[in-house]
Amino acid sequence: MGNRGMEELIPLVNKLQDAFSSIGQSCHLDLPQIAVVGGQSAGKSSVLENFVGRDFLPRGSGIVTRRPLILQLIFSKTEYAEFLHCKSKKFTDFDEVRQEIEAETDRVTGTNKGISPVPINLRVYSPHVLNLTLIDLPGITKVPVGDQPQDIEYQIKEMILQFISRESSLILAVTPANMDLANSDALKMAKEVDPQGAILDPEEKEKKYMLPLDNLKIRDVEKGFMSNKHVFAIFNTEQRNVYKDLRQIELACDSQEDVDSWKASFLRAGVYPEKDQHPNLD
Ligand SMILES: Nc1nc2c(ncn2[C@@H]2O[C@H](COP(=O)(O)OP(=O)(O)O)[C@@H](O)[C@H]2O)c(=O)[nH]1
Ligand SMILES: [Mg+2]
Repeated sequence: MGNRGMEELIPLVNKLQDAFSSIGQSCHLDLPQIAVVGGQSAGKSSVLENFVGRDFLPRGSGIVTRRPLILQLIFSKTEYAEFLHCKSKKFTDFDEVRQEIEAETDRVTGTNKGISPVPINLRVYSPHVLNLTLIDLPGITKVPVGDQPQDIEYQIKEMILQFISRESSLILAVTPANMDLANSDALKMAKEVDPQGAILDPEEKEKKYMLPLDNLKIRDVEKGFMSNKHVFAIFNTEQRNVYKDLRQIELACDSQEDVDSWKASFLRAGVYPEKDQHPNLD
């Protein structure tokens, strides 16, 4: 269903962007790009990572994303990544991609929480992506830490505005689900540059703020010794975190009714029993 005209245009525009970047200029050909905006640790990098379905962006608490990351997703039969600053190297290990983003961030900003508006350009070639450009940005913060300047809030907002105020930018405002939307700096900034921007209706709103975590499996840990609790373990088959920094979470239920109702909910949510994955091992 792709738009063929666009698909043919993208490689050409990518070449132009590389050519401009290598002489320190930015290319003003504006193709639609999705720029993410939100508070620090709102989950911006995690949401973008889900577009790729790979664990490769530095994530965590505190200021993690400290330079803009321009992430071009390119549909391709083989899966690998390359950076504009070391074009000769093909990365096939996504842990190495994360390490390179961290090292390249430090190269320009130092290691003490400094920020820089100079973007890192990363391309991910994969059979699982659409041709899209995503921009990961530092989150809005208010209080300077480490080597950050006194006007950190202003500097980050300027950096974000530079990307989201382009006519061609789609703004993805990320707000944690435990925050009242009325307090969202992300929505405020998005509305400033795009007053007509749509906010999803209440039913859709909940879905928007949920991070889809695919490849979840459930393992039946059975009844514990000396206890009638029934324990399930939910984990990610690709070793991605299931909840914050946990790779696996355990749920215990008391009655058979609870066990059945949890099982039904897991299935509805797309979490399948582990043995489905290895039908031949049974
Ligand atoms: N509980 C929960 N934690 C999340 C979710 N998304 C991200 N996180 C965690 O929140 C922390 C900050 O996420 P990150 O993507 O780095 O946020 P960013 O600063 O906005 O880019 C990380 O430890 C993530 O693992 C979510 O949907 N639920
Ligand atoms: Mg981030």
